[in-house]
Amino acid sequence: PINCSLWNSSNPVKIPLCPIISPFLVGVKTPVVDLSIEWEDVFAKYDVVRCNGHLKPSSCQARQKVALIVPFRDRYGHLKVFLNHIHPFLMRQQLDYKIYLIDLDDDILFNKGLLLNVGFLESGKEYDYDCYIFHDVDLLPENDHNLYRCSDQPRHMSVAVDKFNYKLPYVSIFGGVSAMTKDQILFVNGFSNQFSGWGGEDDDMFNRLKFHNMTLMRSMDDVSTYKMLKHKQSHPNPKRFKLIKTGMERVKQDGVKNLQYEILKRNEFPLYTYIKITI
Ligand code: BGN
Repeated sequence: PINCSLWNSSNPVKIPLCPIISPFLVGVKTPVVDLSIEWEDVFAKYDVVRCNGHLKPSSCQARQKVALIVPFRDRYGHLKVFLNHIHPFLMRQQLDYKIYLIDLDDDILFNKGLLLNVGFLESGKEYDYDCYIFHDVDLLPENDHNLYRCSDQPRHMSVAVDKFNYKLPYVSIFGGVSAMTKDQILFVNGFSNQFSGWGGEDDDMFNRLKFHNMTLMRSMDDVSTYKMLKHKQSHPNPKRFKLIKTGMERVKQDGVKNLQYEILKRNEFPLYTYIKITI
């Protein structure tokens, strides 16, 4: 068995860097949406993912250390399907990665931007990640040439989603799946913490990137295709338009830099780490 306490220490034996393109990629692999699959079966299938969902290739040194940050509230049906799909997908890419689920106190209206900020801060405390991928739990990548790594500019990855007929729904979209490095996140002060309820936090991030003269990159639409799991439409936040309009006045004070929260629960599961917070 793997000794998890040794995980963070550098490998004493020098192993070569993994190839730029993993030899294990298979291209299109249609996600299997089996909502009736048992948790035990998912756990057993990916027994290799130990150390609380942290995995890295054994034969080579991964090129990037990636934290997958998933905002979460009570969607265990989706989570099972997501984990069943995403672990083998990420393994084939030879990444050094870990999945974090970030949940908010049940009494507080869901706030995705805030949870993404918490995910960035908490994961960064335990490992020196190169890349943070913000990921909706209902999006399943269909092609493993869609590489889960960061670039020298922030990158939007869920470019072609089946629900939107595999087309970008609007030109400034940044929601769904996106990848940013630590420096890129700190440069724009992360996401706004003000968007309670559904919608807008990603549009505000788009404005933050523009405000800081960053270039938004997009993954190539032929490989960054996604299947979206079906769910009930959440209630949009009626205040989101006003918040977006005034967002850039708050950039300095509203973000990761002075976010206050308290951890209610932290559970290390074999396939992911679960963190529940309150504010
Ligand atoms: C947009 C939402 C995004 C969401 C996408 C895709 C808003 C703000 C309106 C000014 N933006 O409409 O947050 O990611 O849809 O679902 O609602």
